[in-house]
Formats: sequence, structure tokens, C-alpha cells
Amino acid sequence: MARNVCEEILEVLIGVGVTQIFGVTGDALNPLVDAIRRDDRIRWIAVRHEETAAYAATAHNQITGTLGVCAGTVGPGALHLLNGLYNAKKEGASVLAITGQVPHAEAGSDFFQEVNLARVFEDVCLFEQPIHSPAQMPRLAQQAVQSALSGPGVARLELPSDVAPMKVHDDGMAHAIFEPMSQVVPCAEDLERAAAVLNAASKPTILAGSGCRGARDELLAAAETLHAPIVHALRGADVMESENPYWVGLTGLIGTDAGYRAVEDCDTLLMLGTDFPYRVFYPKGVPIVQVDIRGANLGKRAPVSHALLGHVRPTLRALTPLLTGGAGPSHLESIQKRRRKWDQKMDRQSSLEGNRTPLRPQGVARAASDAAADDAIFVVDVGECTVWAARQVRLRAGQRMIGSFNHGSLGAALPAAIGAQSADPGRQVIALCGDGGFGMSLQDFVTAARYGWPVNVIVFNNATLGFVKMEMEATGYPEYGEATDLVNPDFARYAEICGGLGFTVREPGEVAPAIAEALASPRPCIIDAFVDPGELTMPPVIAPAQAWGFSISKLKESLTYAKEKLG
Ligand SMILES: Cc1ncc(C[n+]2csc(CCOP(=O)(O)OP(=O)(O)O)c2C)c(N)n1
Repeated sequence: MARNVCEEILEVLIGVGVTQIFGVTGDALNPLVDAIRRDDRIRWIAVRHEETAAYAATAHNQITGTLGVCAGTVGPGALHLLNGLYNAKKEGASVLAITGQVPHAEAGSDFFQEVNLARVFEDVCLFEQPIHSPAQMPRLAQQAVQSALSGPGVARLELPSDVAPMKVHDDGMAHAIFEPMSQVVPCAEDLERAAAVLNAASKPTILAGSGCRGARDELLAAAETLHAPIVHALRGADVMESENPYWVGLTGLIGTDAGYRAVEDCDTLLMLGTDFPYRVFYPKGVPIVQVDIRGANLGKRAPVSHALLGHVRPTLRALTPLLTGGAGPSHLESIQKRRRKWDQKMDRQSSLEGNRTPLRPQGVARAASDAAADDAIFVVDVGECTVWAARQVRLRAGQRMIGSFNHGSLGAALPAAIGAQSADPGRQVIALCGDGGFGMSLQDFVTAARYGWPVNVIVFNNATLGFVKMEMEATGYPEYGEATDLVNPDFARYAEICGGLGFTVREPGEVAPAIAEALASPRPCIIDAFVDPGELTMPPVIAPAQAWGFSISKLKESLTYAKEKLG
């Protein structure tokens, strides 16, 4: 029997291993949801906001490698997907969005809920097409999936409500999706030139990004040969275990002293699979060798002297035998010394001993790190909590850390935790959120409870948009509580009324037991940790401008205070 348009879409998706679609149904999506209801091979995950669907689909793809799929219906439902899809784009995930559209008879008449979705989604999608006729199926669905997987990136299929239930007559175009396995290695000449530059270095440093995923051993072999410390970008945090002596930390504003210095002091930088965006944190006047599979990234952030187009893993396999390692260990050793000092400082900051309240956020993050399973997934929100996670979570070899690291969107952590947990309900998933970020997406905690997914949410409750408050202070604005203070509900009670477990944690002695109980529970949990809003997320090195900005802010605050008091 001939399939309808929605059934054809499902066939293509199932063919590439998709087992679930996150979304909110209605109108044009109803035939799609009905097709899913009748098909045991695929499941509809009913979230409470389409943005959750897009974040969850992204995380699912990041954890499993399988295409993530989300859906939002006509007009507003589709628009709600948008921010989450930008997250997918900027985090390099393969995601298909299925959106509804008004029936053809009404198209172009400013019909109820009609939005020119093609125009709105143009920037975020690398492929998008409306399905005008069943005759376009299954080819359009194949093209969309092929594009999202090959990008990687976001593709969108638009499903007008009249076309969705129409029968498709087989045009013989159904075929398997091509998932390329090829690994690109730069040519011998490029490799030799890069090796010559690296062999002349006496203080080489490696800057590793998410393009190094899966290349841990090759990365380490190159670092050992070169005697080079490896600094990483946030998206590359889980490429190697934190304890590795070559892995010296992050650079950038939220970086570590060793990470910052390793880049600043090097005499040659080897960039591997990274598009680290902050130009001021690149070294000046030294040769830079860059390896990236995305040609458009070559030389984008810094004056690169040798650019190699290739995947990191096979490139390093070909490059490392050409390296002579003449640098000697002194640069590496001096950075490692800094790293040990930094680690001691972080250990001191993360101490929860004594009766200190409010809690040190660093201590809460470290307690989560200590308690986590060897294959736990940390999902990190945006704000000061990103800094606590980046500095205090000591990642182990099988652990992952994901977040809206390149898009930087608040509220991404719980939805992404749901997407990650859906891939494997038995794996530990720990979301680290600020109270502002969690407040943006908390409606979907009930989704975790409904599906029996035991996500653990740790809320760093400082009753403020902490990172922004700090940012405003550092750039010289006086404090403005109306904009940055938060009035929060009782998050632990909220967990309970949603069907989860809630913990309120105020004393140092309550932190580890609450985390242990949450991690052991089969229910989703919220740990509402009351942390110190005054704990500063200091950059590794305080630039003079920042110090200056800080003092202006304090001056303005005192002037306002004096004016109010003295009239
Ligand atoms: C969607 C979105 N809106 C606003 C911002 C700007 N922003 C960045 S961090 C932040 C504050 C985060 O506050 P909170 O979640 O409480 O975490 P904290 O910094 O206090 O740990 C804001 C508003 C953003 N990144 N994304």
C-alpha cells in the first residue's frame, strides 16, 4: 500500500537510525504524529516547549552521532525551534527540523499563524524546502537528511497541512543515505612544511578543539614528541582526561593560568580542530600551524603561517613521524609547574570544609565531579556556572561535557540533559545550571519525570544573573539589581510537584549526601544549592582595562549612594 508523505519521511529517518523525534504537535504535524503512533520503530517525545526539542535533538546527536530530529508546527511552533537550531548550527550538530505550514490554498494570504518560514530559517539552515507535492517524496527527505549529516548542520523540511497526509507514488528514487567515512589527510608537501616549522620551535604549544574528538592518542603522541603542553578550547574539554600532564587547561577569559601562559609564551602554536574565537588570546608574532577539516576556518582568527586541510586524527598520524622533537622539555615543564600551582588553588577554592555559608559554588561543582560515574555526561549552562564547571570538573576518560559553548545560550542545559539522557536512560547525566538559566527551561523538568529519565540538575542558586552582574561591574556600570537580581521559586519543591526528587542544600555538609542520593535515584532530581553570589569568576590574568573598569563601577556606586544619602 502506498505510504503518505509523513510515512515516507519516517522511512528515510529510520533508515539512518533515528528512533525518536522531539516536538510539540498540532495542525500540520498531526499526520506525522499519527504515523509515528502506528510505527513501533520510532517514538514521539512530547516536550513542553519547541526550544527544548531543538536543544534535545542537538544533544542527542552530540552523544550518539545519530541525526537529531525535532518538530514544531505552523508559525509560532516552528519559531520556537529557532534558538535551539542556532545552537545546533554553532555546536556543529546534525539536526533535522520538521516544521508545519498552512495549507496551499491559504499560502500567501497572511492566514492564521502563517509565517514566511523560509525567510526566517534561511540563515540557520544549510538545506530547507517546503514539500509542495507528494511527488517530491522521498527525494526531498533524503536531501534534507543527507545535508544535515554531511554538513554537519541544520536542515528543515516544511510540511503544509494539506500535503502531509497525501499518498506518495513511488518514483524509484528511494535509496540509502550516504554517510561518508573518508578521512582527509593533507598532502605530503603541506605536512613536510608544517613539520619543518614545528621542528624549529623551542617552545611549542598545542591548542586543541572539538575537532580533536576521537584523536586522544594521536594528540598525546604529538605532544610527547614535541614536548608541547596542550591547551584546549571549552568545546574540546572532554577530548582528554583532565589528569593528563600534557593537558594544561583552557585559555581565554574563563581559562587557567597555565593555559593562558602556554599560549602567550609559546614560540610556535599548533592549532588542531579549533575555531577558538577570542583573537586577543592568540600569541603575537609567532608561527602558527593550523589543521582543520573546515577550510573556511583556516586563518580566520589569527595570522596562520601554515594551514593544513584535514581531519585531525589522520593528519597527526602522518605528521608526528616527521617531528624531531628538538624543543627540549623546559617550556613544557614550566607550564606544568604553573598547572600544579593552579590545581592547588582550585583545590583550595573547592574545599567545602567548615561551616562556610553560603556555599562556595566551586565546591559544589567539585563535589559533583567527585561523585560522578566514569561515563557521566556533564551538561553545562551559560554563566558563572560555566566557569565553575570548566575549572572544577575533573573529566575522566569516558566522561563527556557538552553545552551551548559556541552559541552561548542561557537555558540550554536542562533540555540538552534530556536529549542526552534519552539516548541512554542508564547513563548518568548531570546538568550544572545557574538559577537564571534553569529558570528559562524548567518547564521541561516534568518531561524528564514523564519519561522516567533520571537527569540530575544542580542549580547554583545565587539569586542573581551572576555572570552579567560581574560583566557590568567589570566594564564600569554601577550595580542595578532590578536587572540582575532574581526572585526564585523553591526549586526543590518544584522538583517534587513535577514527580522528581528535590534537595535544598545550604550547609557544606549537605552537599555530598544530596548529590549521592540524587545520583542513586531512578527519578529526575533537582539540587537547589544556595551558593555565594560574591564568589568571583576571575580571569586567569586581570587585564589592566578590567581592573580599571572595576574601579570605575565601584566609584559610580559610591557616588550614587552618597547622592541618595546626602540629598
Ligand atoms: C538566551 C540568553 N539570554 C541572555 C544571555 C546573557 N547572559 C549570559 S550569562 C547570563 C546570566 C546567567 O545567570 P545565571 O543563570 O543565574 O547563572 P550565574 O551566572 O549566576 O551562574 C545572561 C543573562 C544569554 N547568554 N542567553
